[in-house]
Amino acid sequence: MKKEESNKMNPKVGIIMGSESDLKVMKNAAFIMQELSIPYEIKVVSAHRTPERMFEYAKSAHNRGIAIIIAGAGGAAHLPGMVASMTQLPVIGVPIRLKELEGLDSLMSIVQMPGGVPVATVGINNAKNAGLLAARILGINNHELYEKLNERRELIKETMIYDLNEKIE
Ligand code: RP5
Repeated sequence: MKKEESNKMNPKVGIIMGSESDLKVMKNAAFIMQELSIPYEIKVVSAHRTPERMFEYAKSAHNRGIAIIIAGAGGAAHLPGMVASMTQLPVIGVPIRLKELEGLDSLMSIVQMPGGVPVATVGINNAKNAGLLAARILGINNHELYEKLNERRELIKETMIYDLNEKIE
């Protein structure tokens, strides 16, 4: 079976977004899932345009075996918060940058949740970090994944140059 196929079996992470136009950002969360061999699904679920689908998604996710939801939305970005209000699963929100307000509207909409309904919010357009945060949460109970993440972090360290002398010669 191909790696891409096994990634989509019995998804553990649900990646959802308000519009297909968010995919250019949200695909970076999927790339992390692929890199770490975490089964995932990726779908359009809009709080405003398909509210029934959002309700159904949030209500059924846990029973379908989803452990973490990554939700991206832009503008009046209600999707992550609304989903978090209907499930006990951890929800990671990704504010998508639209051109009008440069993503600040999305960030504020997602990060300013009322007490009692948490959404872990990453930086504007930072779906990569949402993927890595989801992986870290899953890694708590998955030794192999934990070690993969450790190795990944070590690799990042190695790519960071220290001595800048040769750069200014
Ligand atoms: C939001 O509206 C979506 O998450 C998207 O970021 C934004 C614009 O959607 P489109 O008009 O491009 O479909 O709900």
